[in-house]
Amino acid sequence: MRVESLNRDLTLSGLFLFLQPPKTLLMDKQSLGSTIGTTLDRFINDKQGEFPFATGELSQLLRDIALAGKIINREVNKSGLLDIAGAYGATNVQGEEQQKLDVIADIRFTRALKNGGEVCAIISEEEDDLIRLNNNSRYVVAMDPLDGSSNIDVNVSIGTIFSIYRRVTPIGTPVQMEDVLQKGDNQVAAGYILYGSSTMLVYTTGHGVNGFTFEPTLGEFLLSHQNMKCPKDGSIYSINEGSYQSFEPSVKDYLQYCKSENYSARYIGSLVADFHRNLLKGGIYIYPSTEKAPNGKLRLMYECNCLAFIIEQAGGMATDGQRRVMEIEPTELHQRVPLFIGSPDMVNKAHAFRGEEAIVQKN
Ligand code: FDP
Repeated sequence: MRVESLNRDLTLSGLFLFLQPPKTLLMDKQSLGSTIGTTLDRFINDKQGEFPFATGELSQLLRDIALAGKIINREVNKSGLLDIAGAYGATNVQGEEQQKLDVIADIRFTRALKNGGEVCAIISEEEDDLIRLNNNSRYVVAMDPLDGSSNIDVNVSIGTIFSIYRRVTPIGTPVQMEDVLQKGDNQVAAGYILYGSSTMLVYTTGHGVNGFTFEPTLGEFLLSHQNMKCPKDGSIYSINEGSYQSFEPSVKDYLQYCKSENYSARYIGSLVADFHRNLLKGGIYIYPSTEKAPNGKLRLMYECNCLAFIIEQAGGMATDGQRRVMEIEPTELHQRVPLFIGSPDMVNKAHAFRGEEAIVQKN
């Protein structure tokens, strides 16, 4: 066992200060001082220096999001006990049935961002229109407060996804659509919170990707996955094959190729969970266009762009089958796009079946 990973395990269990490690596993002073186990707050503070002229507003915003994530985590964990599982009785702008926890998560996040004061507008999956907040603030947030709704009631992993943009019009003036409809390349930060077998927050500010595991007894996110990298190639493919008949021929051909290579099919049906697994292990997630949904199902502004920023920072790729997701100019808040995301060699292979040129990895 490497000292580094031992250090991480012990730190996360909160025991390493108290346990006497066996002689063979003694840690040197350098590894004891390692950043593994650093709290999210401290990490955010330390990283603020990477941004010249940083004012601390983005750091505060990231802390607000983490706080909202802790609150949602608490609600999700109680969901079998309280009457907060099941349908809310309304549909969102996409025509999808809202779950009670979807609505609770939306309210919690919106409140945290409003109280935090760093955000001038929010795009949320659960709200038809823009939520306008403080005109004197610099940042726009696009979020899916609780992704994977169909898994809420059955105790399967779900997630929160967020993207942060800097407004382009002057601070102090009313927010305009151009502040909000920015392409993914303009993101200043993006991340997700995965409510899984443990709760994790993963984010990037364009300087690599770091993951933090929630330690419930401390109430803190602790650095557990430093400088995450997506394997260049993989052998997991994730797609809802139930819709196979309505996929375009190139996607069908790629799936046949995956089977001929004995790849593993893994599909949780919660985008964040499927993405997170493939980020760690190597793989591809595809939500292609179908007959029913010619532009795919996933939303550009608060699903695809965010995960595209993270995967590129981790050395992976995200496309709509033709171009980098983050180059797509958005035209509407709830716009959908097909998504091919994951290990670069796998995404390029899927492209080859479309007759598309390989896209050069950004990082
Ligand atoms: P859900 O509708 O349950 O919220 O973004 C929506 C999403 O889930 C993704 O999390 C998930 O990957 C996908 O839709 C599942 O869609 P299918 O049921 O069509 O596979």
